[in-house]
Amino acid sequence: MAGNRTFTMIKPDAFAAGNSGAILKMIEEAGFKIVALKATQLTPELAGKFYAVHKERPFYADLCKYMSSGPIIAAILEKENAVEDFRTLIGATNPANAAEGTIRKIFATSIEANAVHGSDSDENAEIEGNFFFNQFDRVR
Ligand code: RTP
Ligand code: MG
Repeated sequence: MAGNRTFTMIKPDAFAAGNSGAILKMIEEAGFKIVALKATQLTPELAGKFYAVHKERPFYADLCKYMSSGPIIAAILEKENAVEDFRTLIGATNPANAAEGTIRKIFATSIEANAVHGSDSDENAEIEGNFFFNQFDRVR
């Protein structure tokens, strides 16, 4: 496999709506290879740890509650230019501003319940992937 890696979550809103398969299909059709995948559910504490960078933001408490409100899918994806290309595929944080054809434009319901997460740097992709997966849970 060629390229570098990013980390994604299918968030509770999209999982509950039964959109996980459709979202994974869009991800694969965009050229990303799945190198790790699981369904799981965060506790509020783990969501807080994952999003600790936002702990001073006004939306932090709501975000931790929402991200632990139901099952999610966590995945590591591989492609050339993975981080940037994946952020393009998912679209803007607020679905009202997301470009046509992006995952958030199609599946998100609000700025918070915005269907998917995508890492914002190579460094964070590595940290976030390691948060969910050990070395035996992924393709080498
Ligand atoms: P993500 O980290 O989930 O991929 O999203 P992002 O980079 O596009 O946005 P970020 O600024 O990192 O925010 C993380 C998540 O917090 C929720 N949020 N709510 N109510 C609000 O104003 C607000 N702003 C952000 C969203 O779920 C966002 O994806
Ligand atoms: Mg972010």
